[in-house]
Amino acid sequence: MRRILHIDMDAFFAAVEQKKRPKLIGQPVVIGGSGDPTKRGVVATASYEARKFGIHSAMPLKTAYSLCPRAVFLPVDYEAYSRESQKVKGILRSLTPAMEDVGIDEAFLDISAIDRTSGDISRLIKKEIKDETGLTCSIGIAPNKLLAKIASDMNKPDGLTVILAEDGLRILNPLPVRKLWGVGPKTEKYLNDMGIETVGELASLHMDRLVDSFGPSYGNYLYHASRGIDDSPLVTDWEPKSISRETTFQKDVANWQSIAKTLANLTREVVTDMKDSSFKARTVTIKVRFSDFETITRATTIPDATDLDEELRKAAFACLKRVELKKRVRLIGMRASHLERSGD
Ligand code: TTP
Ligand code: MG
Repeated sequence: MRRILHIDMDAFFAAVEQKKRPKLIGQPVVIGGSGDPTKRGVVATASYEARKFGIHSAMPLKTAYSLCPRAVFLPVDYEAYSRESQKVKGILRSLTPAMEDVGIDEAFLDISAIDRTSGDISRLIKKEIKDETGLTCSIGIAPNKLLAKIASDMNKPDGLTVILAEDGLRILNPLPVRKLWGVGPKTEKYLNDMGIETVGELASLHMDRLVDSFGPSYGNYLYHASRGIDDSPLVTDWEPKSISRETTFQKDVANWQSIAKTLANLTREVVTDMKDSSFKARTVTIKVRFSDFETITRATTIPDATDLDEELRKAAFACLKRVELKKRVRLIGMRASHLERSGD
């Protein structure tokens, strides 16, 4: 039997902001966009105090403001979150190289080969993360990734939850289908329209029905996932395919200078990320979304991979020149891809 941990930081962006400004501890804090709730943008996350008012990720900032006008609204500071994230991943990787880095605030660890109890290892991880970053996390322990991820979500914040193989179904059955890894809003709606709300109801469908509706690969996945069966290994040598940034203007702009300036800033941020993660890129793509939401991309590939700001900015500007700015611009984005490890 494997022993898999899923570690997920609590209210991650908000917790980092509370650490930066300790007087925000215990306060409703909302992170998103430029941090101005009268302007465009959505909530990236909210502190647990703010969640009591019904505020959650992906909600428009304006709605969050109407739910809790006295909340503290702050802009997203990726650099700070990424620094803390790297510290956490460093702690996990020092325990075992069998770590799958899933996202900025979560990871899986396969601790099957470590000669200590899952509880001891989890408590050690929590302590080291707390000592080194001041932040709390929630940990799920289970025989596979699917159940470990469900477990880490069950007793947030600062949770430690074990799902034993024999308890898997009892815990899964009443959960809404959306809680299953790989079930997004589209599948959720499709299943709800079929009258399927819970994982237990999903598990009552025959394989043929699932394959008819979702195709052989995803149908097969749902059949097993709804039964708590997941043999998927950890993906330990994960590499990003691209590094990107985009921004929505407060007001749609027509002025080439301000578009170019924003593109230069985005490029600088992408370059910082590339250097932090030791990547060089060969392809630069820019994305322009106009006021009517028409969206176009332009890409250019350079002969040698680079992480130099100047070269990448030149490539981004070459792309921008190929865009006819016939309408006001709502959003601009910059992506570096065809990544290669620096120093390889
Ligand atoms: P989550 O782990 O989903 O959320 P969280 O860490 O804020 O809270 P929880 O205690 O429930 O785990 O996401 C991690 C970070 O990713 C979150 O702090 C902000 C960011 N994020 C977004 O920017 N947009 C989103 O829609 C979501 C869900 C997260
Ligand atoms: Mg989290």
